[in-house]
Amino acid sequence: MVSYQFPSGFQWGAATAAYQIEGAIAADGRRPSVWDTFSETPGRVLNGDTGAIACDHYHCYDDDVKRMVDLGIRHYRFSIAWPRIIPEGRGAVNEAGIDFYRRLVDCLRDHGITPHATLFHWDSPQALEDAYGSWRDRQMAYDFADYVTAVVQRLGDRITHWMTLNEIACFTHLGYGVNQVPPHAPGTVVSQPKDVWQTSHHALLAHGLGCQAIRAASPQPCSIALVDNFFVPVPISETPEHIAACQKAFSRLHSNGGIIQPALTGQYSPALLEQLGDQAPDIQAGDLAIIHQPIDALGINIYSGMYVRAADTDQGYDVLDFPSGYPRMHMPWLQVIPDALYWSIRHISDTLDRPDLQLFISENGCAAQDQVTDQGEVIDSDRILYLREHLRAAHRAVQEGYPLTGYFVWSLLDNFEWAWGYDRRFGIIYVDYASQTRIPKASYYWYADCISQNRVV
Ligand code: IFM
Repeated sequence: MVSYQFPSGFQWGAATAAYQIEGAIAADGRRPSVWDTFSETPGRVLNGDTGAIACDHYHCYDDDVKRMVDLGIRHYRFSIAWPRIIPEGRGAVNEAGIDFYRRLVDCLRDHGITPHATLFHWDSPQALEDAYGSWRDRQMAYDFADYVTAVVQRLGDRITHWMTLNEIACFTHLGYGVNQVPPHAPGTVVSQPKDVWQTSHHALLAHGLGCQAIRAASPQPCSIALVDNFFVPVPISETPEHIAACQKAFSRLHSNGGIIQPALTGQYSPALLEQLGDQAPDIQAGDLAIIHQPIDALGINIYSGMYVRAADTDQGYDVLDFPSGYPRMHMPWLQVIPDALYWSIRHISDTLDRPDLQLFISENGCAAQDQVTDQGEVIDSDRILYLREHLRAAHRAVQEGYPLTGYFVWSLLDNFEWAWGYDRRFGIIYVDYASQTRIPKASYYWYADCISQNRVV
């Protein structure tokens, strides 16, 4: 029988993001982010929800840290809100905004929890959208680097694990759709695919300049990661021909060849550039070297994947549609493919030929239709099933020698799920938003057992 035991030192954690949990949008000098503006625009977010209060974590962080302690995690991933630190996006630093993160980080460290800070999780300052269209302009990358310098100079004495940007494709390709009302902020519709690719190119530059800024400002050795949610081709069956088909498909799937590939290899996929033709982004001399910074680790956000098989087509593979009855969690895109976690790791190590790069799962989790029982419990056995199978896939990767060092469940708390507002619950702790009561779900207790036994239970 397999015991699913992880090696000692495997990092068990939980993840959140600032706009999704903090609330307190006008506290201590914070100014609006594009998500404040977007969510306040009628019709953009389900039920008109906004992040104005969210989980009120800004005020309840010490209680939330106590729940982390009870859970047994030693690692916590959170994000820092740019509009708290530099409220106008560029210029003056708001020390009161820094102080919040100082308090949070000190509380974590006092309890033996290592802080892992993401510097950008989508909540860009509205002022920069107003000034120059945020990610549409190259200036955004330079302003991001200045913001990073301000944060790392002030918090680098107590934070050593940094992540630059979360999920570039989401805040660029979903945020700047061509001829469609996009579901992510800032809700800008652009006219050409080239404009969309230009936004992700600027975000890649921000990542590279951000890495340089962290290295320059950190007062101590630190670890720098990018966090991405690239598309994961999964072989319909694990035979050499289907595996080879997945490897061929990897660079051509959606934005993979233009985001994770340049970040990790220093080159856009030639096949993608050919396919884009005159819609490819403008790439200035020296950009690729900036983008391809040495990093210490890659954070992989993994929720689902896509099945691929070898085929006698020009490209040599088929991407398969899901049958209508395929198992899915409580989101339209959340088909359950636990093997995608294992294959996400293999694609970085093998397909992109980066076996040297340490990997961690920076997010994995699912929305479920949680209900509070008459006894006041939330029995989310469906989430446990989802998480258990993904952790087994993580264990397989570790067993086979792939450099997977940790796992952060998404999410610690139910939270503001972007365009879905509070309607979709991803937490292992239930949040009653009206009373701000927290109820640890069955998955919380199950995850606590995994952590205490260092294995999948
Ligand atoms: O809630 C999001 C998170 O902000 C980014 N990754 C995916 C999660 C679930 O949709």
